[in-house]
Amino acid sequence: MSVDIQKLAKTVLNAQRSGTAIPQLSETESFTLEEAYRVQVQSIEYRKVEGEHRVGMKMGFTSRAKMVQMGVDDMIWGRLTNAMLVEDGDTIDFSKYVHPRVEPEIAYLLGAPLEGPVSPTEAMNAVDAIAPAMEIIDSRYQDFKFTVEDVVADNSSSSGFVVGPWCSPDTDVANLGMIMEFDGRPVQIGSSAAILGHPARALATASRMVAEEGERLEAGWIILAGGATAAEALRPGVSVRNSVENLGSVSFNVSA
Ligand code: OOG
Ligand code: MG
Repeated sequence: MSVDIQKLAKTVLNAQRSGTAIPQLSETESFTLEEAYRVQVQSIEYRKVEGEHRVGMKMGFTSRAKMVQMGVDDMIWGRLTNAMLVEDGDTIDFSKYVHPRVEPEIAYLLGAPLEGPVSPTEAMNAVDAIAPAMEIIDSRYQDFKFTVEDVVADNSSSSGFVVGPWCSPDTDVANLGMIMEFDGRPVQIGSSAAILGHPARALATASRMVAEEGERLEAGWIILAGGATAAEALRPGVSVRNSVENLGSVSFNVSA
């Protein structure tokens, strides 16, 4: 029997909308990675019907630290909409999430589209600006546990993202120190080099991976390169900051 894509999309979307954890889809349904991406597309289609629009894409599992933390060995990606954008310095409402975590990232703003396999240099030539960023991930699955198919169906845990000051695209991002702090205390320290050895590779990979789904990266989109360190669980009342060498810092607060 073929899998009901619409039903699975509604299941993950309802979990996101209500901020309640659900069992992994793979416990009761058998579906392929390809079908998982179709569930993801369908969930975004439902969000578009509700008025949201695409503003970019995020890469997942581009660092060893993230792969080890989650026990997944394959890179994945997710779709970003305008509703996921958290303004730099804003406060998010903790009660709206299931069990949110945050990870330090780098964001690219594309000035030109990217289509299919490209080299990291070609990818960087399409970049208009680079910013320090953070991603708020919030798996809709109980205990934040999933198979690769589950997490892809759940839009790769996409929940929110915060982008700091846009910097020159000529900034060398190969090996920038990153410090993520909770209330001024470092909780994760890393380097942009942890992202596939060089975060430009994440952008090139993003272009290749969306092409497998018949998409291209559009001018004006924001692309998240993936967490450089393991993610940290958020808690009510905390102030979060990610400072990236040469790029500056980005912050947000969590409601009490
Ligand atoms: C999946 C999303 C991974 C990243 O930056 O590696 C990701 C998860 O860890 O829940 O966003
Ligand atoms: Mg991420």
